[in-house]
Amino acid sequence: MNCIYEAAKKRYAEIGIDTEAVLAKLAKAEVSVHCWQGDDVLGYDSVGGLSGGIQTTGNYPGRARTPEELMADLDKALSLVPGAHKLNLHASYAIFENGEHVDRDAIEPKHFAKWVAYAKERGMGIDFNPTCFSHPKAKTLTLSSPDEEIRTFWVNHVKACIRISEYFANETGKPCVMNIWIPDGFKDTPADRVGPRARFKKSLDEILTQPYDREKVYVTLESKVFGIGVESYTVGSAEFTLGYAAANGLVPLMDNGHYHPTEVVSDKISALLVLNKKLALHVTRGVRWDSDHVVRLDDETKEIAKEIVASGRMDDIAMALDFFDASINRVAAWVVGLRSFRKALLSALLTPHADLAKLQDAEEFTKLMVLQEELKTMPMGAVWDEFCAREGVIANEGYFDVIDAYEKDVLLKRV
Ligand code: RNT
Ligand code: ZN
Repeated sequence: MNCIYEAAKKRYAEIGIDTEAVLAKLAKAEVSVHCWQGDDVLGYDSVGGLSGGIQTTGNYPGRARTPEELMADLDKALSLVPGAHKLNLHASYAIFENGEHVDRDAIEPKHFAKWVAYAKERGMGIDFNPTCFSHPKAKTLTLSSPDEEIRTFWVNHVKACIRISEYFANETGKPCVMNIWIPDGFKDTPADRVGPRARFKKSLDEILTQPYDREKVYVTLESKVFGIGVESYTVGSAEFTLGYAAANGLVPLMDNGHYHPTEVVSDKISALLVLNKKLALHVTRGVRWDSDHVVRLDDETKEIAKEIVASGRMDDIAMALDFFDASINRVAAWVVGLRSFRKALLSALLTPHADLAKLQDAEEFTKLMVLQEELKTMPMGAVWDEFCAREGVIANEGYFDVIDAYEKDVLLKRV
């Protein structure tokens, strides 16, 4: 018996928290792991660079150059992270074999069979994303393009992705969250703001003529305020995506890097939850802009987790991570981000939300502040260590040595 954990358990019991129930819940909560941290969002279906107003920075050695390398790196990362996961894939991670190659409007389930086998062996569900960037037909606008050939190409791509998403759900037995994000926008003041949005709406309407089982595939729409090179206008703004999702029974997706810097997603979660059956999140860390830094255990990450847990609707929220740091060891980036978010969830689960809410309703704001501050130094670390031990994962900074060895043995040999 771990006496440090036993002491922490007693202390939490004093504020009405059952740490055993917390540990059980924490283990089951699924976090979707974005495959694109491992290869700088490049994918394997083309040779061009990353486009679409997003950017990785850094040139750390060891990028996964093939799907096999990516799978090996993911395995290494996941061996160091406690808790349940889903695999989050982009369409650009299609695996072509025997010299075959098809364009994005013609991809099929078979191009993802290896990923399905990978996920099934590890008991993971799969989430999916159409890739409407890093492609010759994504030079400017995609689903909002005035060029009918281009617009139709991307409509067909997203329809193909819906079919692949349903295949993922059928194969894994778990629903697939399929997120539509487009990079469309303008660097400078547009002459016509309506046209692109009207065409985006038309494209989405056409995409939704693709029949699919809404119990198996959750189509989400991600908004964005600006991107690199699209600073003045994005077609898929918050108003557009929220309105379209509400009108068409889709799920809104919020990425906390996609708002003006003083806006916080932690405050938006409750607003969307009371108005929607489901909600999806991309948890990231925007530093000054939508920079997609590795998620850390900072105040906003904790507040997002708090809102997820306090809502009592954790099961209605699809939690995915979305960052891509190429300036540090990429396996470590995954591990730090996943562990940090899981710690934020733990912190939220160790909070007596109902009691605090009662204080708010009774307008006992002084006592509320005192308790909120004292909660910050409760012995969460001991519960985290116990969680890692039960999950068979290194609890402390010792995992760095494992990553360091992997870097020397595997990553640095990729030249
Ligand atoms: C871009 C969006 C989008 C991407 C991934 C790769 O700003 O956040 O979710 O990061 O699809
Ligand atoms: Zn995102």
